[in-house]
Amino acid sequence: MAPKTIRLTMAQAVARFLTRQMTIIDGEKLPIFGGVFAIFGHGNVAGVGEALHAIKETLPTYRGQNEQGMANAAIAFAKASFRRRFMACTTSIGPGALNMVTSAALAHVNRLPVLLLPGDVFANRRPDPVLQQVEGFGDGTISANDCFRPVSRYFDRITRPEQIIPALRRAMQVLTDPADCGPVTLSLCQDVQAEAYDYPENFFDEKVWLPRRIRPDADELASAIAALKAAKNPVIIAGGGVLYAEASSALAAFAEKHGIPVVETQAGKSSLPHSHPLNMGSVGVTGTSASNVLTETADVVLAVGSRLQDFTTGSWGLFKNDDLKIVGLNVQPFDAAKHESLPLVADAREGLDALSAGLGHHKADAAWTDKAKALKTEWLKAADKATATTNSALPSDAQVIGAVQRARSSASTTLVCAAGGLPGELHKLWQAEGPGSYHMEYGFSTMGYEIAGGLGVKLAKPESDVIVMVGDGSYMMLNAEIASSIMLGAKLTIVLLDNAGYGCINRLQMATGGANFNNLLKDTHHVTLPGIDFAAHAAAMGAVSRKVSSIGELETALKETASETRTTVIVIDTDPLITTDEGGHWWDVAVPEVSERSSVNEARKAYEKALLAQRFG
Ligand SMILES: Cc1ncc(C[n+]2csc(CCOP(=O)(O)OP(=O)(O)O)c2C)c(N)n1
Ligand SMILES: [Mg+2]
Repeated sequence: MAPKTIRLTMAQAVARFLTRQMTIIDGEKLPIFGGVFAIFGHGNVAGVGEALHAIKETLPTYRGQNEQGMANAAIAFAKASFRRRFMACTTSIGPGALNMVTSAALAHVNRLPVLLLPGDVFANRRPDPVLQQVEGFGDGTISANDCFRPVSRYFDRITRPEQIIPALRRAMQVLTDPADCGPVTLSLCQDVQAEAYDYPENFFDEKVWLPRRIRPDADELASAIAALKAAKNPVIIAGGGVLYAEASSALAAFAEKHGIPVVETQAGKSSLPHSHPLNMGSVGVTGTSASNVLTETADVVLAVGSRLQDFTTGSWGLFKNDDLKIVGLNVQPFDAAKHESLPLVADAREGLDALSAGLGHHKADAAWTDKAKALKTEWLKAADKATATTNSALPSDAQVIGAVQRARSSASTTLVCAAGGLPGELHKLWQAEGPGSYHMEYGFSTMGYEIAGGLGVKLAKPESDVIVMVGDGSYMMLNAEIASSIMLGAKLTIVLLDNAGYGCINRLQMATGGANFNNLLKDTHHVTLPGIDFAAHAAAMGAVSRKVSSIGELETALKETASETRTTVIVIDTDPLITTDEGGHWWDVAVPEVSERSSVNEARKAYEKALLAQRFG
């Protein structure tokens, strides 16, 4: 018997399908899509737009201000939901679509699920070239949306309405796969969005998606256990995979039972609370002295859910033990096997539990665990000093972090950041509480993610006190989602550190022997310096805003605006040159081999020396 069908446009079928995808979190059945961000144009308003209107009570549509901003918010929603829920984004064709390409890459690098639905040119080609169409002289199949291909985990162009059936099924498989998940781009040709088809009714049956927990392979597990048993100085690197697998309790239990210190990557920070005695804090280029001393000497590193990016590994110069063995516990074989790691392909929680069972009562040397605890005490003293209050007219980022911490940090805080000097200082100094309370986009470190990301976090966790810390440069790049946060009643507290330029790149420029050039505003080619009034700018978008002129005033403003219901922006001028000296590690930034500047030649010599410590993987 032929299946029952329902006649819908392709866009209506997409919309209906999205509403039928569910998940269960803490016993509660929820739609897996938290909503749709949309900016309409001719490429999606008639097709997708009309379809979204019809389902807006079950799947809300939110208007973004900029496609990159809204997609970043959608991605932040997924990250804050530990990838258990995600969002879709729809755009018009051409510039609207391509504004999302950076976000696609951000999601790709950070392994975060998001469904991107850019409009595309007419499949029937009758009006060609439609407004905003890119025309390839030698290839009739090219469209601007091909730019999504390298930055999508799954890309498809929908040129017939029935293609959406396998495409959406595959999209869901990718979005919910712990190893493969990332951005899915379904490029929806605008004429096809409006075309009808008799879809089988069962295509729209409710489907409940639960996280797949991959159990370890017996042989890989045995090798990993043997390596850990033989270790004298083991260290655990906790990456984002710990959070996504909701493995914090398993990690704490594992570390305590086996006496192994834990160091955290940017994505993994808040895997353990900062106060956990075995949490040594951040590792690598922006690492604490405690983490880095331990990791340098470690003979076995158990990397859990980490991509082992250069900031984590000190560009592979951090590990100084010649006999180092890395055990790569990761759901993704690509990550698990990096640098000749012993792969342990598994979900972080399942993997840690299986390792722990295999290790029995085996414990690292008490002297090693004690050394870790002593190093942490030492580090905390340095951190306290860096974040202590000051009367200075131009405080450091660290001193601002201290003020935010003292005035507002609580169990419900989520700290959001992405680029500039702040990520390094926050990685070292922010005292994170529960899992996910530290939300740093440092896979792609995209300037402009901060405010949009904060919005996504607030949508995912309405009960959270979302604090965004952002530099003047990032603010200038993308701030318009402040207006979206006002529209949606999604209160953010934005602390804007104005050091009048790209402070961190200026410092990097100096460290590589360069002249102060084109980073701080004063060093740019200019007729007049803009002297941007950020508080007035934010107020113009509807935010509550204040400019404060000291750490004391900042703390007062943060306390006074805690109960404010509207997005609040607090601006403070900061020193572009000061960072926390303690901790940290070399980072591979190539210095010119030939230069007429003696400072570059000096930096090159130091660089060549540093390269000698780099491991080849
Ligand atoms: C979209 C994007 N463009 C360029 C960069 C390179 N970059 C990293 S940090 C930075 C400057 C950030 O300035 P600001 O937000 O003021 O922070 P600060 O360095 O002053 O702390 C730049 C240009 C980037 N990460 N993202
Ligand atoms: Mg700046």
